[in-house]
Amino acid sequence: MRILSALVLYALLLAPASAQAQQCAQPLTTGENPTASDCLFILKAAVGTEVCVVECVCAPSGTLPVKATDALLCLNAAVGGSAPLNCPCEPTTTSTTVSTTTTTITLPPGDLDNDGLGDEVDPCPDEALNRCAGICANDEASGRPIRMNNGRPETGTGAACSGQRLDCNGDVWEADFGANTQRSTSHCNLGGEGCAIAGIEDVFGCRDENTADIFRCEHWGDPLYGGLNYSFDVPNGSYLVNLLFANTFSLTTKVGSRVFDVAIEGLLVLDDFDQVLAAGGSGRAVNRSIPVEVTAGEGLQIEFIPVVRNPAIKGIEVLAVNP
Ligand SMILES: [Ca+2]
Ligand SMILES: [Ca+2]
Ligand SMILES: [Ca+2]
Repeated sequence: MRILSALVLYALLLAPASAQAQQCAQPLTTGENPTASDCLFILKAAVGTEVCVVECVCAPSGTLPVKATDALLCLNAAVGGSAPLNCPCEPTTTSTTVSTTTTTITLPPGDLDNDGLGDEVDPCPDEALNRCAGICANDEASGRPIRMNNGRPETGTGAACSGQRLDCNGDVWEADFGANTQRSTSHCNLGGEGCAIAGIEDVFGCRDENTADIFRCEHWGDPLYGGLNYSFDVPNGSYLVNLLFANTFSLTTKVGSRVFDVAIEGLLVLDDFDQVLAAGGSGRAVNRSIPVEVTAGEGLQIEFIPVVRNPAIKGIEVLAVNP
């Protein structure tokens, strides 16, 4: 059952209207029919001033690339016309549909715990944090374990969700450290009771308010302050880096509204990462586990690189593999 609950909605969510569904000709909205704003977005995509993620939802003519005629088809549907919408975005690989009490989720094939590691290479295929792979590494300069709740450090005027946390598994998450700047932190503004975060049990195998806090506070990469980079003092060796994400900002709730790259040790490890798409919705937790080799004798460097708006990170954990 945990595996089922850990599985995540992917590009096409067959879900109630409140979820982040992406249906044919609806890059922006949910609901039964596209709206004029969807069609305008498609038109902009056709002329290259917007980017559709997933691209195929913008092509109701049934072929890519997106053209201005796709926007016309969209408008026809938006005003109740009968022109057919035939987006080329049915899932092309086998997938499984799981119903829960709140949503219907289409699972990505081959990654049962949705940690970014395919089942065949995943050291723990049903454990999103992959603690089976190793123990938490220490930052030798500070003596602190590299397991942190990103957000304003305890020395600042932090939000209630920042600072050290004891998670629902009994592990300590340190206050944010190791970043190139202590600016550019914020906390959830999605509203709702306590800014509820969904999907925490899918990542942690449990949930409580302290664990939710890890996902409520973030450190984001403001280009005015040199973007966002982390550096940790660890010896050469094999590591598995867990990067925790969730959208908690009201202006980036849509697929494609915040996209970024992550590079570790100079290698691109997440390309055009979209946390809403990966998690299966806004306000929903997701982890990406990344195996890395540190060989240069200069510690571990993690870079968050903007593509659309600014990158943001909720939690970082570094596991030492076979230390
Ligand atoms: Ca996996
Ligand atoms: Ca796993
Ligand atoms: Ca955090």
